[in-house]
Amino acid sequence: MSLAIIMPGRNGEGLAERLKALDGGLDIQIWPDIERPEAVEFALCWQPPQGVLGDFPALKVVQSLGAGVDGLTEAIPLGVTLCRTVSPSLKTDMRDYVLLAILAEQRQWDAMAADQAQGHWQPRHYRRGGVVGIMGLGELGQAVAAGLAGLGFQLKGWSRTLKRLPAMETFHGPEQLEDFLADLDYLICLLPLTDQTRGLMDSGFFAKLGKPCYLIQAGRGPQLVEADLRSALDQGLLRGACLDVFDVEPLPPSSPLWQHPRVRITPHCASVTSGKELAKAVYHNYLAMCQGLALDQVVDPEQGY
Ligand code: NDP
Ligand code: OXD
Repeated sequence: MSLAIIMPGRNGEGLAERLKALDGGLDIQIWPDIERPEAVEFALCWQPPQGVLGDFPALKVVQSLGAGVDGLTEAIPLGVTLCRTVSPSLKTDMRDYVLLAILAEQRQWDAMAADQAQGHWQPRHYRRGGVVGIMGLGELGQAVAAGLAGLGFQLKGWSRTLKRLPAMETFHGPEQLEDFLADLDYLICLLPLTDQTRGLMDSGFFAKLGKPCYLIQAGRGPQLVEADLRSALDQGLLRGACLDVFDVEPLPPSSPLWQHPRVRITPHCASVTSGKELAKAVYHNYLAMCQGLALDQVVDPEQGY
């Protein structure tokens, strides 16, 4: 029984060491040096090369290194269970990223940094509170909502199915999207990438915003139509945007987003699971598989998240 680590360009050896520290008896193979594919029953993956999962006839479980499983759902052989990794720090880091982005916009942090670079003393007006709408009320969306609660924001949330959450007005499904968007000061996207969310934020979507709003996009790049985002900024439908994820990553040097004065860009690092937590989560699911117990964070193949 072997555990394969398939994450091209990432530190598979480091993760293998952490797993070995948890259980010295583990049989770990690191792609591309997989000498006994027939023994692989569990695979930890991040952007695996196309077709590689078909090489393991005994494969039972695939775990995504990340919380997102886009790109993996289509690669999973029939009968194999797909899980994802949602660690405690993934949630707290996302909460902090969103709060940082909101506060930086409210307090005009970038403008003051530019003033400082010019040696210019210029006190600036700032916003307080406001209506924050969170798209995606799963592990991350709820962690963000819990972090913002009590900080003077009015919270709204949108999900696929009905959710009742404390201190939040909730909406669900396409038919309630317009009401959700009607009065937001901040819009946070923490949706998974699925057929339903691909291209969701386009010009029609931005036209539904009831007032100029600040977008924080930390879901997945293809949910946002980048050209429509630029038009929404130009038309004043959006005050600005903080973007962590993009259609193409790394964002190409030719992208006009780099130079946009009202776009803050971060390189897909809003939240990251630490190596220690990842090893713990993988080992937990590996043991569960071996013992026939329930796995953590199983993905619904019907919904794709
Ligand atoms: P979850 O699966 O826990 O939650 C997903 C949420 O999105 C659920 O509330 C779900 O609704 C909602 N949703 C799904 N499809 C739709 C739809 N069509 N319309 C409306 N709502 C929908 O995911 P997580 O919170 O763990 O993660 C969310 C995403 O964040 C990941 O998939 C990944 O893409 C991204 N991510 C980004 C990171 C970064 O660093 N930028 C780090 C980690 C994750 P319902 O509750 O009804 O099922
Ligand atoms: C994730 C991510 O899905 O890093 O965990 O985006």
